Amino acid sequence: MAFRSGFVAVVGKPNVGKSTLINALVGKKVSIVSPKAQTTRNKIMGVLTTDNEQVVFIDTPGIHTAKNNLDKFMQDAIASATVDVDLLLYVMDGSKDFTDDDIKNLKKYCGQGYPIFVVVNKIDLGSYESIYPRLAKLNGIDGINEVFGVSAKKSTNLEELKKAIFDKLTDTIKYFPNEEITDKSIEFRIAETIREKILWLLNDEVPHGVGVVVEEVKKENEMYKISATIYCERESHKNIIVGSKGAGIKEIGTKSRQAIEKMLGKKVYLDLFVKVKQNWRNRVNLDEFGYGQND
Ligand SMILES: Nc1nc2c(ncn2[C@@H]2O[C@H](COP(=O)(O)OP(=O)(O)O)[C@@H](O)[C@H]2O)c(=O)[nH]1
Ligand SMILES: [Mg+2]
Repeated sequence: MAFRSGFVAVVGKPNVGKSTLINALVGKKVSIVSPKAQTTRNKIMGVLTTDNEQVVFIDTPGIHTAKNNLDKFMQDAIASATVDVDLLLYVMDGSKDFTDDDIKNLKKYCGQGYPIFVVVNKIDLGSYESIYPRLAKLNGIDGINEVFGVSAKKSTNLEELKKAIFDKLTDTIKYFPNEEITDKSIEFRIAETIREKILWLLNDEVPHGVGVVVEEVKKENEMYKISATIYCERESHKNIIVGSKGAGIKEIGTKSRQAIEKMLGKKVYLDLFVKVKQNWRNRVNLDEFGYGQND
């Protein structure tokens, strides 16, 4: 069989499980996951390579209304991710009823020149009786090629989905070497891992204004020495992050270090700093926070 490859954009509302799905399809963690909206901020590629296929999945931030420059960057990431793809996966949360807005959003992608699979995720949370009427809402929408009910968390029906994705690939080029699972640098992945722990540990308001910058990654003997700064928007947020007697930052540090060690397969020494940078999400230049250009 000739080698097949291609790019597949993964879009949908926040929290439907886009990043979880890509991690499950790739088989390794390439994109952070949390129960909070706007966890993913960048366009992130996750690469699945088999003997006969290579799929480059493009993870995107969830579709939402832009309120600041970071939001605009995120919306731009979605737009640029859907250019020149072989297939678009539109992910929906099957544990909830589909609203008119959900259907309206889906329809925006229809008729744009690429095939569309609607992936109804989180079927582990519902019964067939509850999910079936939701699927019926998708009937008769022009431009949908196939609908899959899956659980990204439990890996249900992912093999069927993978096979169908392979059948839509139109390239023959191997874009990434076999062992490469993402387009992102190690610094980026470390910064994201720290941000993920903050998303899980802190309340709603604080993490949305957090940006993480990795200053140094140094390999010393058999371990990595890493230093990173957590930027937040207010003094009160800094106090929450640091916590009473430093308990907060200590927990963020421990959880982050463990996850980074798992990712790198080496011992890690992690130094974390917390700084306030007011209104940084509205700066014109977001480069230093990892939100430079969407190409
Ligand atoms: N029960 C269940 N939860 C899921 C599934 N997929 C994702 N989640 C959860 O949904 C939340 C959002 O997931 P995430 O991948 O960050 O969503 P994204 O914003 O669309 O990228 C997280 O808490 C995930 O653990 C699934 O198949 N079943
Ligand atoms: Mg995500």
